[in-house]
Amino acid sequence: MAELTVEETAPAALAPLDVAALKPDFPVLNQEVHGRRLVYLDSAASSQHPRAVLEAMDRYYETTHANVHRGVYALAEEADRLYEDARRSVGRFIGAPDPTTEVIFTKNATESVNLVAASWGRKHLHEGDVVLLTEMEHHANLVPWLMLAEEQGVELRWLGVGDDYRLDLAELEELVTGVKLVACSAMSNVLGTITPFAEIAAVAHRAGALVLADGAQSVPHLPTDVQAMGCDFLVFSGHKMLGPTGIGVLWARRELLEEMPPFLGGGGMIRDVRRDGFTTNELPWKFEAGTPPIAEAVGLGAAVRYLEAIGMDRVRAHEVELTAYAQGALAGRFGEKVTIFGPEGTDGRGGVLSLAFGDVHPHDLAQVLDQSGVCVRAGHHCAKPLMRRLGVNATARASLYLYNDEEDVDALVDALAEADTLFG
Ligand code: 7TS
Repeated sequence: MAELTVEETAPAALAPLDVAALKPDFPVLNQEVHGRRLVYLDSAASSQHPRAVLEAMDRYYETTHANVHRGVYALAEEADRLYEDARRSVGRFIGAPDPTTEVIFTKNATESVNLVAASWGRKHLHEGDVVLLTEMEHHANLVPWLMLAEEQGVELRWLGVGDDYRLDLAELEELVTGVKLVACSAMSNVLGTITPFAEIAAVAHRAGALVLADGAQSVPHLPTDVQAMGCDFLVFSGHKMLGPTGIGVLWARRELLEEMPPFLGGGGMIRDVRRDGFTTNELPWKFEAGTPPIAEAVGLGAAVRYLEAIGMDRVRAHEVELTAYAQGALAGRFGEKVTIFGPEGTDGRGGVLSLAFGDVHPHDLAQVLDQSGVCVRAGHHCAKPLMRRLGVNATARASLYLYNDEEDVDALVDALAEADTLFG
């Protein structure tokens, strides 16, 4: 065997992403809007799909579609196999110890949180029990707990966000006393702040609390290992990680899922039904009532394999580099006129850039950027308590992903310069 050169032995994970080679995988990016190249900077809301995902779903519909978990004919058995293969792929992607039982397919991250709140929460949380949330949660990880607060008298506590846009961990030890669940975003969809999750989970577990990680923003952008994170529940959505809409994931430790009551009732989730009652199916099907999103699972499986082939550490490294480039470009061109709501630098932050631009209203800004083909989201980003903490009603948010490059950031900066001229 020939001796390997240094380059060949270097881990492929360290090779930079070749975005120019990867972009053609995403057909939607190859178009113009308002006569300008489409520059998609809204992946935190929903990401775009590589051909591999579109083709896997097309192939499924063209050759394999049948309902799952009931047919005994070859077509249905193949649909079953594809659906369960997707579960295994997703489980492997997040380091699940037992993917075949612990990965539950839901509609989205929102439904996954609702599942935990309605099933685990209704069983274990009673009058006066405490759930610790943070000021930077998305409504998906707030409203289900507010509902339990209303229905069952559960008390909510709040971990604050500091002036550095990071969670105020100094407060954690005190706040966590007597808490039953810490439900916390692993990455903020507004600030980009990455939560030191293992640290929070260790403090929570020492205090006897369980931990739910909202991974809607982290799982698409960071290598994920539920065991290293130390979480008990992890929720995320397929459509923010190159997969289709209509599918989300709940991962939870098997012992927890075993003793949790079902969430939705119907076909698929039962073992037996009599006039006077029912018994539940095994995991994971106990939590998958009705016909599940089969093609969407196939698409999500393909998305996960696409991301794995690239390597999540490379995705992260690319986004770190691009975020630094964007921070430099924005500050260099606009100075004090632009505020980025989020941690300085790239340590412990992802590629989410929530902006204030002079006194231009974020919605006006987003509309003007659209004229240049640049897609950003304006609004409260479903994080109203955080908006109040920041003292704003809305921000204009550009969010980066693996298919974005410096040219896209330059297009954003040029479009902002045009807005500057327009609004004076
Ligand atoms: N959690 C976080 C941190 C999110 O960013 C989102 C969606 C959700 C939960 C809910 O995900 P869903 O798929 O169930 O809707 N965030 C955003 C956003 O920032 N802009 O649009 C959706």
